[in-house]
Amino acid sequence: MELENKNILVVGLARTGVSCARFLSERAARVTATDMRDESELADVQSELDSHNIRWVLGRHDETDFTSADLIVVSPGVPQNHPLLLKALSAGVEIISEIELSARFISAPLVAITGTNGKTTTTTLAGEIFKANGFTTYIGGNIGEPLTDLLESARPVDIVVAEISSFQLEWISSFRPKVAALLNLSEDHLDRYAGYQEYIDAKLRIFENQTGEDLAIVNRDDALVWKYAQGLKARLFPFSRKQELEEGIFHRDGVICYRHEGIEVRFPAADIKLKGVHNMENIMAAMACGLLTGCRPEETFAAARNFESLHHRMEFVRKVKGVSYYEDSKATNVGSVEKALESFDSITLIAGGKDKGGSYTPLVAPIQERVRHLILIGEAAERMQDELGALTDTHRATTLEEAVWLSAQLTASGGTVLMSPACSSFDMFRDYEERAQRFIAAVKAL
Ligand code: UMA
Ligand code: ADP
Repeated sequence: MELENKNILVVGLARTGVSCARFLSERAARVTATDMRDESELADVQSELDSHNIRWVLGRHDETDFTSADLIVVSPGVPQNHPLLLKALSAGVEIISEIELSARFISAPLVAITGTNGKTTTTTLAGEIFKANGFTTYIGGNIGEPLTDLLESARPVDIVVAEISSFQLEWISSFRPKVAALLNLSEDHLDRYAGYQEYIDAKLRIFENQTGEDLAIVNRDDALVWKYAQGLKARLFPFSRKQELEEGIFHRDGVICYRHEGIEVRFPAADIKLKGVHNMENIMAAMACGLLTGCRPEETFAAARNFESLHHRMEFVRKVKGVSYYEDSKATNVGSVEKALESFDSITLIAGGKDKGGSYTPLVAPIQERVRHLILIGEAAERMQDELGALTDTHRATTLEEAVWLSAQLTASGGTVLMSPACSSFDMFRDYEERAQRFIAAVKAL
């Protein structure tokens, strides 16, 4: 792809846009960088890119920059239906996302992981597996390290493991991973998409350019994933924790069994540190990424067995008076909470936050089965109370600290207090990390 002297517009100047602007200007493109945030908010960005030849359009977007560009590179946070992007499209301008741009320059095989939940855990573990097998590995994407950072560094790597979001897939055209994994599908980001189907369609684009020489790792137990897997061109490699597979990786009677082209390898699962039913799925998907791409079974399993939970994903905080407290602040949608509830009994659930527009009804059965007390916080509390409040003993709290204090009063010894919000955090906190820290502090104060 020729970049020299091309007139390229970079839209959005947070992590993705900064990385793209730097890379493109280093490759002698004529870069215009635009963001709705103004100079005062972007002073750091401008000084970071001071030595680069970039034209800045800050505090606004100019239509002519969009309609006259040779190419537009758009950040994931910019909605696909932005009016100026639509105008650029009608003017015949090519629009791509940062993963599309990067993939055009990456020569190492690409392992791409998506799904509503488990992306970060699976991507991190898959990266560890490749490293344990001696591969020089770049781990990036939605996890927080744009793939263009790798291009800039010009570091030779053997493999790229990328966490991929639906937003990043919106503007791809040739992005083609050697191995693509779809972990699960459930409602999310309905504040951005017109409906659930639009979100699903964006996710499925991860497979769009694969051929019969590529691999698609898919969740056999997720009815939606399995349904869409039937139409894929790539070779299917399913994973399951519910059924035995002729070709695939599955968990049964305490053993993870990998079967590929007539070869079977068995791994005893008892010593695996990562807990929770969903993590068994993440482990199998990550192991499949490695084993199908030349990793050795022994090193692969050793990396999986020793991998510990990432922070804020069903993390144990402390036991007080026989009650265990778990913090799952990263559970920002219903699908992740469903899995968290499957992992415990006698639960006091603290949930709520900023509503993302989906339905809470998938939580009805697990709440009826396992939740003794429900404590609701945040903007979503009212709607959650309407949809779930009659199912169990339900309370409201105005702060997270009050919710923790109340949970301690309500929960009998032997029970579990779980903060798994099913919502994003932006109504009451800076982000999910601040929500996690506030929960941990409140539990420590008990
Ligand atoms: N902006 C405009 N005009 C607009 C809209 C936004 O100029 O109309 C500007 C904003 O002012 C801001 C920038 O565009 O400066 C937005 O950038 P961004 O939100 O894309 O932020 P990045 O730091 O580049 O982060 C993105 C991903 N963010 C989103 O998808 C929202 C990060 O994922 C990702 O780690 C990073 O690229 C590197 O690849 C975060 C995320 O929340 C973690 N992802 C979602 C999720 O996991 O649920 C998908
Ligand atoms: P993502 O990057 O997709 O947000 P994370 O690994 O960060 O995924 O986990 C986010 C939330 O989803 C956490 O609450 C975690 O416990 C839960 N989770 C992790 N893996 C899965 C899975 N396979 N299915 C459902 N929930 C999961």
